[in-house]
Amino acid sequence: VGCGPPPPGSTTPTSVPDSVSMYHAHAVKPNQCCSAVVKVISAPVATVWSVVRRFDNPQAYKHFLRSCHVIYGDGTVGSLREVHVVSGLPAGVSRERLEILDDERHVMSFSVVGGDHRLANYRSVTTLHTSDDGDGGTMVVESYVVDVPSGNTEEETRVFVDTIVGCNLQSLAQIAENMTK
Ligand code: A9S
Repeated sequence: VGCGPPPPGSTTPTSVPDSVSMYHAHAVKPNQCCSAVVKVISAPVATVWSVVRRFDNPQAYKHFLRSCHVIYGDGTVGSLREVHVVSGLPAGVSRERLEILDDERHVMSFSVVGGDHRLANYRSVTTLHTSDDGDGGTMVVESYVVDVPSGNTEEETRVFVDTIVGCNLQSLAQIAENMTK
């Protein structure tokens, strides 16, 4: 999943329905890179979704964020938020726009529209699916596209962002699993 149309002969996870895999098929421009991170969580989709859908509260599970203020809109598509990053990172704020919030299909997407960090034109799409191991868990797929910052390689950018997204999904899992106890 992610990074444009699948190459001929490739296989996608059977558990990602076609109706949402299209959300992960990003248009990738020259000097951009893209990737996807998948995480299985032992909590129902409804529980995980209740955390993911809160555009006004990303710091609930993204530990690199200290605070968030919605500066335009009411948490529906088109809303803008300003997130403040924890100290120690080479960034202060990021301004982000809600692009997709689909409560039926469990799709959320935001894009970075400003800030003082190096992830220009970042856009991610997060989708939730009932995991196919039959235990009522959730599979989260989070794909993204971003400009490769000057001075960095595509590979470095992908490793950096995959690490952050992986941390976020790990902490999302912890929170959602605790909510079901
Ligand atoms: O917030 C997300 O869902 C994903 C990422 C990759 C966010 C990255 C980040 O917020 C920092 C953690 C501060 C790192 C931004 C926008 C830029 C960074 O350099």
